[in-house]
Amino acid sequence: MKIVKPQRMTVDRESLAIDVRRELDAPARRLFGKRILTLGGLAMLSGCSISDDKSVETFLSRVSRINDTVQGWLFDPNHLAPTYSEAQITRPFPFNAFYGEDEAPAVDGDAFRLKVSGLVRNTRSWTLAELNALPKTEQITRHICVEGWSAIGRWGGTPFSEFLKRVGADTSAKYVGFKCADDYYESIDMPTALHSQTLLAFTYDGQQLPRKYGYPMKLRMPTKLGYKNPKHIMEIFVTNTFPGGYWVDQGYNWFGGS
Ligand SMILES: Nc1nc2c(c(=O)[nH]1)N[C@H]1C(S)=C(S)[C@@H](COP(=O)(O)O)O[C@H]1N2
Ligand SMILES: [Mo]
Repeated sequence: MKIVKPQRMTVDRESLAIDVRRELDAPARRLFGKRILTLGGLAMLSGCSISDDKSVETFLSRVSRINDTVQGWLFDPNHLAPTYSEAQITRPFPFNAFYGEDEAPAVDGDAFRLKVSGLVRNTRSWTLAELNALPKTEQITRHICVEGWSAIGRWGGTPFSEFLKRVGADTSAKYVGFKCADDYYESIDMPTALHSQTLLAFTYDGQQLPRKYGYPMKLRMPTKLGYKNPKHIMEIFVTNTFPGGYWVDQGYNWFGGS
């Protein structure tokens, strides 16, 4: 963001308005309409002053949280993301992480135990064999990365709602959080966790999920942007305390709908 700083700190309102527009996605902008979208109106809504560099940062992150709320309101649990045919699969499917492909964590499947914690009735850990015995489904959907690429892939696994049922998750809780074998972590809203296309995925293109795509499991959500889909999941927890996420804590929008 460009902020002009003469003797006295003043905010460059034009570039701030551009940042705000970027922070509020199109549906949120439509919902709020033109009037409330003045910077002053949003400042009031977020309870922020926008007089200097630091308060502008707070302001933008509050605008992002307002956007999360609006995306949550607009999320339709019955709306399905598009699905595709075998022939439309992108080959090879791209790899992406905050490190290079050969640095992807090598998880030992035999020793692996999925931890389950927080607001669930049953916190016992799961072996891969137990997870693989869960009901299975497959889908071919588009993965959209904010870095400017998208690709169609085929993931198989168990509906995440089914897993949440088995562990006795409190589905009135706000968030489901994920801890990964690398330093990645993510969290999602409960309505998305329960969405029928949200999969706890163990396979890619009919094969055991390869190391680079998140072995032993990833969460696959075609209704969310790529960075919301955690790979190499080691622990799943249910909570009412906002858990944030690896990129979210660096300024990405949390809801991250696609
Ligand atoms: N554990 C973990 N999960 C992650 C990431 C990561 O770095 N570590 N990157 C995210 C991002 S930004 C993208 S685009 C996708 C990439 O998944 P892919 O390698 O299957 O294409 O994984 C997401 N999940
Ligand atoms: Mo991404």
